[in-house]
Amino acid sequence: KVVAQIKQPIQKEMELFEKKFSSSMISKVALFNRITHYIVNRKGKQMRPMFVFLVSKMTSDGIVNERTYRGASVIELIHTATLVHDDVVDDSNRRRGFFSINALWKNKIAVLVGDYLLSKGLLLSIDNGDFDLLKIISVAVREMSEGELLQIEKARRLDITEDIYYEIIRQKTATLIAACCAMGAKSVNASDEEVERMRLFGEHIGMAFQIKDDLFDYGNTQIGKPTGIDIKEQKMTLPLIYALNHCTNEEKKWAINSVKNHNKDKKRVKEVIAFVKKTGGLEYAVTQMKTYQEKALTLLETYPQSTYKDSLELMVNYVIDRKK
Ligand code: 2DE
Ligand code: MG
Ligand code: MG
Ligand code: MG
Ligand code: MG
Repeated sequence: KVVAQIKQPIQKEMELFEKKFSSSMISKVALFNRITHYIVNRKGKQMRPMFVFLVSKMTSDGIVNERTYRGASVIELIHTATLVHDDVVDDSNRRRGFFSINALWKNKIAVLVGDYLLSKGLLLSIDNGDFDLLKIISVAVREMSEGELLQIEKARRLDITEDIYYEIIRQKTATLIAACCAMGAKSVNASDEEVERMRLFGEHIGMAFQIKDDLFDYGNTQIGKPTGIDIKEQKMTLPLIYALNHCTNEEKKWAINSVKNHNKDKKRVKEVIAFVKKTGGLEYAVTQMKTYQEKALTLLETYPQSTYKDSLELMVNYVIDRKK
């Protein structure tokens, strides 16, 4: 499998990381431990720590150090916190095919678990007085919170332009992947210029990653993820935004009215999906996603061939080709 292939040159690091990460979540409150245990057992692909280690190694001829590990743990802690909070904000009862924390323990507890994980991440980042790490992660948290709010503000009015869409996904998703790549380089004392190049590399991948996630709402998933959820939540994503700007006035009126007043009617949501497909919204989103893919790959060009660079290239392509 391609993920195993990507992990190959950082296998040792990922194993040690998992140990450090699990122990970084321990609390004296039994309820927290029960919940974090639940989270750790349902972990995702751990793409973010993989980016930290691969970038660190590519920019330093194979070196990682304590700072790299700490950076990876901090980012994964913050990422976990954001997912727990995101499911509260989105009122979502599923995460990675399992019940979300809010579905099992209710919002009150989910909010506190997210806060707790956030504080653990911030504390860990200054464990060794690493203010670079604290800065990188604090900026990401600010951007993500702002992005989520901007998304809510725009969803209410359905007046989102393509540029605002890019701003939302840059803030809510791309900044954290950018932080991973910046931190990977920073941890091995790369120059400011190189840290910035890697930050931008991560940002491009993050943009492609979220466009892909938004395309999943229109089908094409291997595991049969539910479709039309974003439309039901009036979340305007790129395929729909494009379609609304490339159709007749009557179609536009009908589509906006359908998004506003579907009352969770499955047939109506399906009609919106069909309209987006017919108008070329999916093809357009795929084209834009590939533009970000190309931009990311271009930033790797100046590096000499290495197993780390190979893995990063595979990862960029995996973000685009993945089926879940
Ligand atoms: C996922 O978006 C984006 C998540 C960012 C969440 C950030 C929050 C603010 P989606 P999916 C809640 C920061 C909070 C902290 C640091 C505790 O489109 O489909 O909802 O995965 O993604 O639900
Ligand atoms: Mg969500
Ligand atoms: Mg959300
Ligand atoms: Mg989504
Ligand atoms: Mg997602």
